[in-house]
Amino acid sequence: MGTESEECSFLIFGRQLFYIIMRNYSLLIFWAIALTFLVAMANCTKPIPIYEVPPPIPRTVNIYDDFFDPPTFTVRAGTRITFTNLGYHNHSATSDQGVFDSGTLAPGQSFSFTFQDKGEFSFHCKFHPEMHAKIIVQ
Ligand SMILES: [Cu+2]
Repeated sequence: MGTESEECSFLIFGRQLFYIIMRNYSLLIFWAIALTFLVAMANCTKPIPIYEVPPPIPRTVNIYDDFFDPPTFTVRAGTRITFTNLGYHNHSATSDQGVFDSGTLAPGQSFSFTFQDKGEFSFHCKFHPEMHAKIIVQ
């Protein structure tokens, strides 16, 4: 009888221990799964890295008496170009198509324009019609 009850209490204790372990173990599994989902969700909200193309490098057109330097060149769309009058007379950088116009540039003055659209943009000086140049935007 005594042995029987000892066996019983041992079995009860063993069963209880098993349940405790299983309960904690299942809790551990629950938290492991929950954590995995949380991490996965956090990754979902993260923006996918996009390898951005660096912005185009600004360029310069020098205006002399009486020519543009360089007379023609090619840039990427979005390039900002600065026209600087390095001559001794007034000049202008005036688009043939009316896209941009620096107005009168006194010696030392400059004008900047960002070429957003692709195309060929020829321009001239309104004071010296023989002054011509062209910017190709790709
Ligand atoms: Cu000029």
